[in-house]
Amino acid sequence: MNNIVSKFAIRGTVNEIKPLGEGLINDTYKVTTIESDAPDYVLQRINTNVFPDADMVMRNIKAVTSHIRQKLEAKGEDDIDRKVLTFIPSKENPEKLYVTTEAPSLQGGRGESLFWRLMIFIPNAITKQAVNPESSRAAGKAFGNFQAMLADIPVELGETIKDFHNMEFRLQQLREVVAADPAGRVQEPEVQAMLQEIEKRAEEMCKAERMGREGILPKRVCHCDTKVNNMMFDQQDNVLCVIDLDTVMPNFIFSDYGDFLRTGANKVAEDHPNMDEVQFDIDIFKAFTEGYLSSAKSFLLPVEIENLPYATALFPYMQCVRFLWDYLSGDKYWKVKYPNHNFVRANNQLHLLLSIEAHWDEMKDFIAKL
Ligand code: GN1
Ligand code: MG
Repeated sequence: MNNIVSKFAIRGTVNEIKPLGEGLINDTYKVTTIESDAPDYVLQRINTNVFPDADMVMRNIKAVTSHIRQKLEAKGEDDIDRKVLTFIPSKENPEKLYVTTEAPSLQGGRGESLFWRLMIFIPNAITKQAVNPESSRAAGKAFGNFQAMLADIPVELGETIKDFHNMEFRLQQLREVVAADPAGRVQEPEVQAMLQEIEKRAEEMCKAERMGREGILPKRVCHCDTKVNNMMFDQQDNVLCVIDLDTVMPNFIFSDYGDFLRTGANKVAEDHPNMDEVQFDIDIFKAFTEGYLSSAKSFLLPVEIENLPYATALFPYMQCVRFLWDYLSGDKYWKVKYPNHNFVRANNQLHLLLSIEAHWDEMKDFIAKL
């Protein structure tokens, strides 16, 4: 570990390196330094099974963080190192914000390449797992602000996971696995019933891709993983910055708006097994929407604002399709704790969708009044 850290252009002398946090995708460590005037750091190994092009991930992150830093400097903000992540360049190539090492190979010969990055640890900051209306409003404002700051980024970002939130692609993936039925689960009656619910809405749910092709719906730089725990707060509950930037890429703004509500406005967890308790929390919806529009309305087009209720429905629908796809594939993508865990997740998302549909007019009226 020391050897890896020494490949970065850090300030200070390493004191110790310890595992940090509970992230499921990347391995994370905290690096403390001896000197009181040198920062501590966070060391992370990028998971190349999920993000095959680590170089693209880090080029995106470099463009995004340097653009946000410029915006904060231009506004005369203080404490900028806590308001945007700072990645440390490699000593060997200062243009690069990562270094590589070789994994030990069991068979002898060359091992696979491991990709590492190092960022400044933000002191006295906290993350949250759940939201109340207050923190949803703050989250909405922060994600809207994040998109607003990136609206004029001068470079085109790469797509770090291809077709990640493309509904047509996700339906095609599902239909292919239904045809092949590798796990022998397609004929289960509950699966058949769910497939009917999905197909009934398929055409409508692919509206974003159609509007994109017609040229009336733009792609903008989005975060694409807008859960509340991807945001740092200070001790006074002010949002400091948005973290976990691996999925930052061009997308319809519906991604950030819809995926936050999918997680934040479900009254229970996404794998809660009692479907009667899966309900859409309209108060969280209202607070988040107010926060989001307060910072994003400067750049949003009418077509984007009008379709926010559609975005709210789209993400539970898409996640239902993705979980069902994984269930029918034999549980290859998400870890499962019991045999039909992925089916329960898919069913939970379908019930969230039903609850959202029941709030359709209320959502539309609320947005129209804002
Ligand atoms: C994955 O690992 P996590 O929780 O950040 C997935 C999201 C899904 C989510 C559902 C790269 O996110 O798209 O919404 O699971 N991320 C990837 O729990 O597939
Ligand atoms: Mg994450």
